[in-house]
Amino acid sequence: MSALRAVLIAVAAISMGLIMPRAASATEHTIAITHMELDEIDAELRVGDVITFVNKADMAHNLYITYADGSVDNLDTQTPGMTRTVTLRLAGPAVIKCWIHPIIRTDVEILDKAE
Ligand SMILES: [Cu+2]
Repeated sequence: MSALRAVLIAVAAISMGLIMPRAASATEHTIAITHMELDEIDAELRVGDVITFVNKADMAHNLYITYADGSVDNLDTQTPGMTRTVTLRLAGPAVIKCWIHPIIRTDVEILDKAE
């Protein structure tokens, strides 16, 4: 077997090992926004999990999540009754806030994907 062929097989094996558990381990969470408060998030959050935010308030919100490296995912404006989803993409401490209402703030800890 050539060295190149051995490397290609190793890369393929590693890729499969990394990708398959991800698909199996993602969890979906649903969090409601009521008036100016987010539901408490007591579930374990992991990279790859999907959070659906449901706006049960009678006002618009615009949530965003700031990850440990400072990068931000903006969920955009959601009017009453509207849902928005985010797929968690980085492990570590993160903060969920609302652009419109800075009083809304939830600190979460995002764990690595389950092995
Ligand atoms: Cu808001």
